[in-house]
Amino acid sequence: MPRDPLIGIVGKPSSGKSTTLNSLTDANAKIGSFPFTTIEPNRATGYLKIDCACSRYGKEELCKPNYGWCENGSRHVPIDLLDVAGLIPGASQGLGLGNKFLDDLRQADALIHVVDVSGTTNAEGKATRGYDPLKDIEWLQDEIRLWIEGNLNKRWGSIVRRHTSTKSSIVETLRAQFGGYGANATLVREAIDSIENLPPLEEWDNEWITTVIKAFMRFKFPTVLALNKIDHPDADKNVSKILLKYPDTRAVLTSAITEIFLRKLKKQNYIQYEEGTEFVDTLEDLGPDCGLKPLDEKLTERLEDIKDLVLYRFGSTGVVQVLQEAANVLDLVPVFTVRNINTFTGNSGSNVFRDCMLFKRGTKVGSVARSIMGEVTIAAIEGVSGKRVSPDDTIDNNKNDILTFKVAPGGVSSEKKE
Ligand SMILES: Nc1nc2c(ncn2[C@@H]2O[C@H](COP(=O)(O)OP(=O)(O)O)[C@@H](O)[C@H]2O)c(=O)[nH]1
Ligand SMILES: [Mg+2]
Repeated sequence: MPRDPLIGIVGKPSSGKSTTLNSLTDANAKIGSFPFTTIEPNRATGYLKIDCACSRYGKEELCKPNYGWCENGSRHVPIDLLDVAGLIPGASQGLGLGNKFLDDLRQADALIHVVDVSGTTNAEGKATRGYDPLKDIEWLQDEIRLWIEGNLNKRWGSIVRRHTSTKSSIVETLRAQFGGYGANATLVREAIDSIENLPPLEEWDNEWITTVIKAFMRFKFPTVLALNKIDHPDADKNVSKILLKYPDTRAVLTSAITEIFLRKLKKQNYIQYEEGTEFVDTLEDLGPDCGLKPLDEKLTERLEDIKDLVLYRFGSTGVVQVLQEAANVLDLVPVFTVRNINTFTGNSGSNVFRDCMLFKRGTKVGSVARSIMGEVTIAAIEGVSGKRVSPDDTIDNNKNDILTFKVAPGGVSSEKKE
């Protein structure tokens, strides 16, 4: 994953993709927008909630991120999101915006599948009652698989001939085929290694091809389910059905619309609310000096409903957790780079931990340095207390995750990335 991680939000029409995306993006985004290399209409910056390094050193008061924000040691780090619309049954055959959708998907490193568990929308997203959302989980995976399978089957004859004549390994041949999906050799190898008793490629029948593609999908598109609309009365029974059928799946219960509402009330200064928690405070809770505006009867009632139906029952609206789960699936670790390793400050001022980026756990320190500093010659890498860190050392949570890079004299290059 040399570029920034990208999380695709998928699901049938009206499942709540845009609502989920909006609930994760708008927030306090006014504090530092995130620079994109390319801006596309369906892309947005979400904010991943992590434990900030500032709280390890009691420096919460001085923490002022360049991008995102930090509140009492909870930091919200920018992460790219992609709204992948237009997937309906038959998309792999080109129905709906099928092919456009599937092409968008190639760039994603993980998926959040938004499932409408209220059962009030059918497979095409049209209003109904009592629809079984289990079906959505199945057909969506099937459409992605059929799309990849279709692309592969079209060329299978020539793929096998070439594989045999060039005496390639399975990984080499599949790497060439799956490269278009942004898969590298390591990912292809991991997928292949996860299959037991795989025969030589020239012996694969349709069943083996399906098995291989399913394995590839598990690694290329690891998926978190957002079981959305839990505020709806029919949601409970559908949620249990899904969890019973897929006990090993990563699923988070969400009410995206509730998160939107709470963030709006917060922005309008009606409530105090920490995103991702169950804590909502009003003027009535905090007293006349808190600076909040009074709620009218209607808003008070709506807020009480939200507490009863969502916050107290499920512990939160779930959207913050869904993004955290997607980051877990990708094994992302926040790395804090500072200018001064003793004070954790940047170039000037007393603010600490201004820069934080997400990298895959186990990434080498040297590779973190290169992706942040560009092609400059780095003389030394230091961690906390100025301890030297080897470029071959790896990063993890709380390990080599606070770093400073000492550039060799005269080693400053114009390619240095800020
Ligand atoms: N009850 C409820 N409705 C929701 C929730 N999230 C989205 N919706 C509604 O579902 C409809 C479709 O949402 P939208 O985000 O446009 O779906 P998309 O087509 O997947 O992007 C809208 O009317 C939303 O207000 C939720 O958490 N609870
Ligand atoms: Mg939408």
